[in-house]
Amino acid sequence: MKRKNVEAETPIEDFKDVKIKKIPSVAGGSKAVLSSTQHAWKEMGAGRAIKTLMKVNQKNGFDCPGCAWPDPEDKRSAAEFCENGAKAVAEEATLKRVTPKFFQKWTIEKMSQQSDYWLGKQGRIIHPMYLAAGADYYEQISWNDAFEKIASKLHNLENANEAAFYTSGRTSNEAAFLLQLFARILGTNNLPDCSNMCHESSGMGLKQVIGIGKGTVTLEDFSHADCIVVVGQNPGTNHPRMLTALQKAARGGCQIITINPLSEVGNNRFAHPQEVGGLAGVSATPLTSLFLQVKINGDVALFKGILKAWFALDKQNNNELIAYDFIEKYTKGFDEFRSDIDSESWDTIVKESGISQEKIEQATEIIARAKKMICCWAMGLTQHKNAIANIQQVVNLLLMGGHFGREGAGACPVRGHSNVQGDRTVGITSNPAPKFLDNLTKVFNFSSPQEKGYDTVDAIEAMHAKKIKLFFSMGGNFLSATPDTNYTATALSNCELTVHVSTKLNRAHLVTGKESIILPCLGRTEQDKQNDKLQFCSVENSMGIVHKTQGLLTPASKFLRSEVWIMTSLAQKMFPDKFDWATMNNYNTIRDCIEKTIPGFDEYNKRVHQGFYLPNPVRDKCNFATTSGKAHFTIHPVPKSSLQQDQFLMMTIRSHDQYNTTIYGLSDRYRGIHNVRRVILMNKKDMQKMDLSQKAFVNITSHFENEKRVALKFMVIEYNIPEQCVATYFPEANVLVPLHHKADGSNTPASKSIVVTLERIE
Ligand SMILES: Nc1nc2c(c(=O)[nH]1)N[C@H]1C(S)=C(S)[C@@H](COP(=O)(O)OP(=O)(O)OC[C@H]3O[C@@H](n4cnc5c(=O)[nH]c(N)nc54)[C@H](O)[C@@H]3O)O[C@H]1N2
Ligand SMILES: Nc1nc2c(c(=O)[nH]1)N[C@H]1C(S)=C(S)[C@@H](COP(=O)(O)OP(=O)(O)OC[C@H]3O[C@@H](n4cnc5c(=O)[nH]c(N)nc54)[C@H](O)[C@@H]3O)O[C@H]1N2
Ligand SMILES: [Mo]
Repeated sequence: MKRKNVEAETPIEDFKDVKIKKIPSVAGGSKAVLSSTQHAWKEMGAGRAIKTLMKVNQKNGFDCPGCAWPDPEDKRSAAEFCENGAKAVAEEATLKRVTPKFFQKWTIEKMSQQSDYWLGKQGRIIHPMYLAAGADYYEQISWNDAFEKIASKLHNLENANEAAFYTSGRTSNEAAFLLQLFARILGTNNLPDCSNMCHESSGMGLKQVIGIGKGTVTLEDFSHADCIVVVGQNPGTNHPRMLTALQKAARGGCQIITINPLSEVGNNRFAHPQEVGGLAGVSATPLTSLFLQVKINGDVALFKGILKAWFALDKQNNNELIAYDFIEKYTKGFDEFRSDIDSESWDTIVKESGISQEKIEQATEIIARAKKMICCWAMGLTQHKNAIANIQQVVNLLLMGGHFGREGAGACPVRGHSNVQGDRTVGITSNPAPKFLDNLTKVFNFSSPQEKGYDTVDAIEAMHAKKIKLFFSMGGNFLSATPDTNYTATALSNCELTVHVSTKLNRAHLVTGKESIILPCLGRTEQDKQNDKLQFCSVENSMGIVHKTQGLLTPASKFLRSEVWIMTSLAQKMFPDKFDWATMNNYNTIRDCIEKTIPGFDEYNKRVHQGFYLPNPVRDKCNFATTSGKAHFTIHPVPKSSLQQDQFLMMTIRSHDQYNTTIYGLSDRYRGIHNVRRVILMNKKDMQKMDLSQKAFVNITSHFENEKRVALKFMVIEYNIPEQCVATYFPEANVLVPLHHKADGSNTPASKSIVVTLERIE
């Protein structure tokens, strides 16, 4: 049962001092420096800020807790971080503290009435805390008592599948490996993770057609490409260091095509803050050479249009523009694919994509003539019902030009959380490969559970149905990041015990199971000492490089423990005879175990210091480990929009001042929106049709099958967005995302295609 009066949603804002300013024409520049410096100094103090930021992404430093974009292998600058990386560091290395006294002062109910922004701004949690059944306040608990409580609940489960273990992608390889091992020794594959809501569609989509669920490019490839397609991605905000790679490419003559319903500033022009001219904003580099303002979820139609135009262009050019030799040697399904593209009508393509045939042909001129093409994408492609089709269309495009297994070309799903890719590599998945389970069984001498576990959406359903009694979360914010906030709130409340290993306070600590425990852990920026010996961890970036990460700061409190220590201590309580867990507090031991279990980690402890690439047969050898041993062309129908006249398709996106559910500030500088988050971006014509003026208020209702969900009071902002498309920020809009509206095949919530209607309010 949900605790009475505990709010699952952030309160509605007061809409004071809302300012809509001109959208800046350039990303980066001095404003970016100013913004990062302000955040860092405010949270950390000047000296500590400088000392800390100089260690971000350095070989002897720590991996930025921001995004998963890789670091340059050779020349790293002294300041290898971006504005939003600095904010992520400041958020963690803040000097503010959430003490046991704080919890004595604030009831759960009172905390829940504060905003998500406020919760995060209270500082680092510094002591293990326990919320008893029916209690209003968290109370201090010792580490040992916390483990006793968790262990006793686990022992009392009727079967291991009544527990679920969630991972957010900031967790290191070492901690993630231990978490999945713990779950599997217990006897369950219930390992939902943030990736289920993120790039799961990319992993599944790619695996089916090219045999590996990861990208096939290196950072160096960006300097060799002559065409880069950036689709469904806002790197200016979410992967700012990618702009450096795009800038270098553009300066070298590479053409960049951007496909997005919004003209995002970061995709357009970039001034590198570390270049003299860039800092002054005078030497901004134009990035996008062609912008295709696609309708939300119009990408399959658009790709089919490009492919259709490509076949036509090839014919006019003596069959010289399609990589027939490559297709013959390495692929399967080309003829059927070709006839499907032939039979697609331009009317459908233009109608569903929202792009004219001329514009599509313009893009095709660039794409078909490219010798080396990279396609990059993120959540704009993965969070739709037809997400796997989106990703496989990207692959079709790459296969047509033979853009695999060669320098300067390939697929580049740009990962979100800084170690989300590594977590998956070391076994965080509800659907593990039999070979992996076999290896685990051999190395640790137990029998792994074989049946598939719950992913994120399934776990929410299972909790709702009271099939899960204990929910354990290694980082993240399961309440606010997941779809259908109110349904998920009930789901979490139906658990007997919810446990969160966390650095900062969030709403998932307030909407809890009957009992709740918070285990506060060290962050990336902090020194991790075990038995007086300094340890380090490792992570894998978006391009498959595994490398070391070691914090430098004195921990925020002496009561904090590492994620690894937390897992080994819990394992010691639960399974003392299975392994000599104490030996794992030398993290080399864990890496040795990973090396024995997972291919590609040879000499892990030796090579981790410099960093090493995991094997990637597609990139390295043009070897496609699919069912047929070839890359597959695939056929996908154009999804037909069935919006009624008064309906809109809504995407839920990130502002420039947030990291997922962590709200750094209330503004979205690159979109000109200041001091407000509860906004809905709308096309001018749609506003006129509904007689809505700038800053008018609306309630939003989402429609799915026969269900309706309502979110109250959003401010309308006129924006350059295609008609019948609207945008809101997550997590505020997650109440509108239906749990069962998800991607076919990958189960990823379709949080970028929500059908909504608007109702004007005064
Ligand atoms: N500062 C910061 N950095 C982050 C994060 C953060 O919150 N803050 N989050 C991290 C995580 S976990 C992730 S996964 C990534 C997310 O990185 P992104 O995927 O860039 O993040 P979103 O804001 O979800 O933006 C999606 C983009 O896709 C576009 N889009 C939406 N729907 C469609 C569509 O149907 N078609 C096309 N072509 N485009 C569409 C939107 O207009 C927007 O520009 O960033 C990571 N890095
Ligand atoms: N509507 C909508 N929903 C979305 C998305 C969307 O685009 N639209 N995007 C989805 C995506 S791509 C993702 S990845 C998910 C994100 O889902 P999550 O990963 O679950 O959410 P985060 O907001 O990144 O988690 C933030 C919390 O992590 C904890 N934390 C931070 N650092 C550490 C650490 O080092 N260790 C530990 N143990 N804890 C730490 C802090 O307590 C913080 O409050 O959200 C998804 N939800
Ligand atoms: Mo993500």
